[in-house]
Amino acid sequence: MAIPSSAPRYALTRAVVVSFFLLFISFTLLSSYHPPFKATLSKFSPFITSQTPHPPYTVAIIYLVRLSHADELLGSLASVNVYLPLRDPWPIILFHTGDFDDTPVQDDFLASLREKIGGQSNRSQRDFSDRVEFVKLDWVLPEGIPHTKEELDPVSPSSWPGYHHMCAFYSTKIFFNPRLQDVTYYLRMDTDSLFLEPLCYDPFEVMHARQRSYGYLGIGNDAPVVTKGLWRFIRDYADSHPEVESQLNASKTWKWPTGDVDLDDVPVSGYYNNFEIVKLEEFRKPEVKEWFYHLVQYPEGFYKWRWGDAPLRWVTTQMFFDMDRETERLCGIRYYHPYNYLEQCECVPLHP
Ligand SMILES: Nc1nc2c(ncn2[C@@H]2O[C@H](COP(=O)(O)OP(=O)(O)O)[C@@H](O)[C@H]2O)c(=O)[nH]1
Ligand SMILES: [Mg+2]
Repeated sequence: MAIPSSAPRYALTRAVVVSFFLLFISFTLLSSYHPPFKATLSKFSPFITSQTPHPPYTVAIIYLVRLSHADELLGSLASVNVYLPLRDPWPIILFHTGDFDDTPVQDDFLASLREKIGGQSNRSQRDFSDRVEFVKLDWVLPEGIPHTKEELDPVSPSSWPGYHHMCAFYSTKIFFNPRLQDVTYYLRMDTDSLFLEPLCYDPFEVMHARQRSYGYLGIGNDAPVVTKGLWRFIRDYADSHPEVESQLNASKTWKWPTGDVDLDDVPVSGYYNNFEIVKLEEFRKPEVKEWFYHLVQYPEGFYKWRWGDAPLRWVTTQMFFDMDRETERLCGIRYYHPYNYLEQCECVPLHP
């Protein structure tokens, strides 16, 4: 058996000692320079969202959904993910009325969502599908009206009562939903709402910076067939609430019907509120609540005459907000929803 010479053995020992010494020095240097290294990293890595301070508001993106329209919803959510430049990965709340209640149904939907949009949320390390929550609503017909279509004889009988419940939900109840209790702003989208191009600002930062209560894209009007009795209802409310009447009369954009007209033939304006940003607390003020209470005390409004949430949102903001200071037409949002005719306006970044 050959005996190994002592020269290689000595070289080996020296190499181990030198390596160990170098390792020790590197470790010491690294430790002593740790703070500036960390600071440099966070300064030049804006994508590290855990280092970004939280804004002084909270947000939820909300939808009212039906399983039968799941494909449409997937398309809309994908457009939110790709085109909405939000500084934080806010929750996405899917309000439903029971059809999304079972866990396998929810899991299937989330799997389809992951398949549709792929990995992580846009600009966030959190998976988009992890931001989705399902919240069940219990819709019951109110007291004081017949509960059958035959007896009630509603306008738009083919969509009764679902669509009519939807109008009542978005006109009054949404502001008091327990899930939204601690939310500052919600963004509503319909399942048939789509963003078409990237936006050049975070709309919630705009709402916050400009202290707005209501953000919208455009204004149209509902057909008079679904606003029967609404003008008279508003007139009566203004007559019994002088502060509401003076607010309406002071608004540059409010127009009472004039001349010898049948009020039921005069359209009521309405926001295209299939997209809207709402500062919730502004719609929970006592005087606004009183108006909502008055509306729900007359259930025929929603359930027989099919008064819509679009004109009612317009009427509510006109009654209680300074339209110049508290509402914001959000420009530069390239958006599609059936039957909305939006005039485009330029996208101006908040921080050019
Ligand atoms: N759960 C549920 N959602 C509904 C019902 N009717 C409408 N919606 C939802 O309410 C929103 C507005 O309805 P949509 O049909 O788009 O109304 P439109 O924009 O006025 O034509 C959409 O997100 C729908 O999914 C309903 O009967 N049940
Ligand atoms: Mg719609």
